[in-house]
Amino acid sequence: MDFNVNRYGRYIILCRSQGVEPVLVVTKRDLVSEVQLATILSALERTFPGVKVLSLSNITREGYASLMGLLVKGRTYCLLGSSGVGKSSLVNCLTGREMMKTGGVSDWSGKGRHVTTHRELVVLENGALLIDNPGMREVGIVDERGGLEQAYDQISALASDCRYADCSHLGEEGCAVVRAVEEGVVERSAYDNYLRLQREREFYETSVAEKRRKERQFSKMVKNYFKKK
Ligand SMILES: Nc1nc2c(ncn2[C@@H]2O[C@H](COP(=O)(O)OP(=O)(O)OP(=O)(O)O)[C@@H](O)[C@H]2O)c(=O)[nH]1
Ligand SMILES: [Mg+2]
Ligand SMILES: [Zn+2]
Repeated sequence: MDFNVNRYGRYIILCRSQGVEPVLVVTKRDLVSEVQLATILSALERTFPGVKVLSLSNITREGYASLMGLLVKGRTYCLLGSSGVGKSSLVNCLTGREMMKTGGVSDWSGKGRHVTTHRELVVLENGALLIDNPGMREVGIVDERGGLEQAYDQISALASDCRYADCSHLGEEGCAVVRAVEEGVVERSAYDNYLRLQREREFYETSVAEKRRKERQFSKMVKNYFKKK
């Protein structure tokens, strides 16, 4: 089972930085038990409150109805995710044609093989537009996190000008960002987005710390186990 909550977090940040509403889709649900699936879904719901979460299988087609229920005629939806998660398989199943070449997941790394190499737009029967993308490399996503700063570089520049190094930019006396918003130099909506992205980012960073802590705990447990033997 290849499941990583943090990875979803990065895609959410990416979507939000582009003003796109994210929907989290857990693929290959045929590979896990109902109990495992419920654990995964509730972890996502807990971690990303307010974000839509659904699961599906391209083999059994479970979950397709709920996905289709979200897709509206004339709107465009973009499939993002690591290589090998089943984006192109989903496109093929939804269109009922082999629109996209799909590929395996290599045994030795468990990673996809970057089968899709270019973007492709398809029109579904209900009139919704779906874009299949090449799977993203992990570094690509990390780069996007820097891109987030660029998108809000005006605010970031102001933020680094702030007189307090640890300013939250929420309303501190003399905060350069707050002043710019008050003076109308920075739009209120851009400021709101900036704050939301900041929060998500902090969230993401704490979940990385949490993961490290768990990994340490796990290796300690393994060590103790061998000591006892
Ligand atoms: N068990 C199972 N396997 C799936 C499912 N969906 C896709 N696969 C398999 O996963 C592999 C990768 O599927 P693709 O659809 O090519 O994945 P992709 O996300 O388009 O990958 P890239 O194009 O490399 O980004 C293929 O061998 C698929 O048959 C699913 O729901 N369940
Ligand atoms: Mg593909
Ligand atoms: Zn400030």
